[in-house]
Amino acid sequence: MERAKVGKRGWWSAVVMVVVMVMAMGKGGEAQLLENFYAFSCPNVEAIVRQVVLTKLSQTFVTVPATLRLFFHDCFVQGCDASILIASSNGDAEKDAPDNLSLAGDGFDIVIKAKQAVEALCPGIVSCADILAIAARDVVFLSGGPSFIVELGRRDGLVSNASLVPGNLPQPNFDLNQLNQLFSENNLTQIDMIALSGAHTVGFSHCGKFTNRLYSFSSASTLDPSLNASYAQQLMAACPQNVDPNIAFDLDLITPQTFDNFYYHNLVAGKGLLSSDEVLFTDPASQSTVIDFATNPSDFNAAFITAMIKLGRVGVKTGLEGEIRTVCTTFNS
Ligand code: HEM
Ligand SMILES: *[C@@H]1O[C@H](CO)[C@@H](O)[C@H](O)[C@H]1NC(C)=O
Ligand SMILES: *[C@@H]1O[C@H](CO)[C@@H](O)[C@H](O)[C@H]1NC(C)=O
Ligand SMILES: *[C@@H]1O[C@H](CO)[C@@H](O)[C@H](O)[C@H]1NC(C)=O
Ligand SMILES: CC(=O)N[C@H]1CO[C@H](CO)[C@@H](O)[C@@H]1O
Repeated sequence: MERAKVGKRGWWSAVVMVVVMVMAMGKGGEAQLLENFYAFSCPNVEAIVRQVVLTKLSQTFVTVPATLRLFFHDCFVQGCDASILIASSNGDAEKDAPDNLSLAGDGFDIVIKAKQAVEALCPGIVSCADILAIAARDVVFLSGGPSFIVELGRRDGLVSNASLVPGNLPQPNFDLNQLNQLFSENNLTQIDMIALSGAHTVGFSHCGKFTNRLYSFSSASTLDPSLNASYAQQLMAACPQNVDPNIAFDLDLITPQTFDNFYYHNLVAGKGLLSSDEVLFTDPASQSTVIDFATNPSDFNAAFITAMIKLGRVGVKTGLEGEIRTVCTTFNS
């Protein structure tokens, strides 16, 4: 009797999955993400992820920047498909690329733990890619940022390789054109790019990512002239030449643990930590957007929500593509 009941439930969830998949087919036949993708197959998934995020956040604030950056790096390399979570014994998976240096383990931990909790209730239904998207949405809201509805229905990728990372992630020395070029390859506009850079309202950067601005900027000036003078003094004190590579500095010195628009206040004051941050203000082609986001928090929040939803669509696998991983750090077979 008990076994028959379980069998019936399994059958119904399979039917529901197929119905949801058909509903998710766009006019062109390609599958799309849906806000209510798991409404029938795993209705509690968002509550489960939220609980795991809350528990982790009560232990360490690093949860917030770690999860946000993990989502960004996953999406920009082969799309939002959890390829970044794969662990390789050879050290050649996507997560092993040099650009992952500050991908704090806490982001990985959230997705792995949430997946375990979700599997216990809805085995084989929810992708790791969707759990990461939900967690990234949650950490923004739980640290003071806007709340929004996250689109779901991503499938997990079947490839993860460090060799696919170079060229796909923005570098801290990028100018506006280079930033725009890379973001537009991912269907993101300059405004999306400026809004997403607002994620640097939390977290750290290691000194090595910006000390060229202090000691070896150009032949004309060792100090980057766009740096606020008193801020430059602070940076030099925290990051002397030949500093320990583990030393890091707050990306937003004013409110480092709040998701707010102070990142843009800092840019206006010459206190953007990375060159790729400050350039958004110094380049006349993007300055007005920075001033708008610094002056009108609601404009920033709205633009950030739009851009996060678009980021979450980058290169997604849907329908029958990819797989639903059982364990986020390994492929099913
Ligand atoms: C616009 C181009 C971007 C560049 C050049 C860039 C570059 C960087 C660099 C160099 C760091 C410090 C890494 C380290 O020291 O190891 C960093 C940290 C971070 N980035 Fe970005 N990033 C960009 C966009 C984004 C976007 C779009 C997001 C998310 C939506 C994001 C989220 C973060 C977060 C949260 C941190 C702090 C990580 C931590 O403290 O663990 N970044 N970024
Ligand atoms: C990653 O890519 C490299 C170079 O293309 C290849 O030699 C290696 O086997 C790949 N690793 C995995 C785990 O696919
Ligand atoms: C540089 O920072 C100081 C100290 O926070 C501030 O008073 C000053 O207005 C800033 N300079 C500029 C040009 O914004
Ligand atoms: C960008 O959008 C086009 C049109 O919708 C789509 O075909 C393409 O796959 C998207 N690119 C990425 C990287 O998501
Ligand atoms: C979090 C994580 O996986 N970090 C790895 C990043 O890649 C380096 C090698 O380039 C590894 O040593 C880290 O463990």
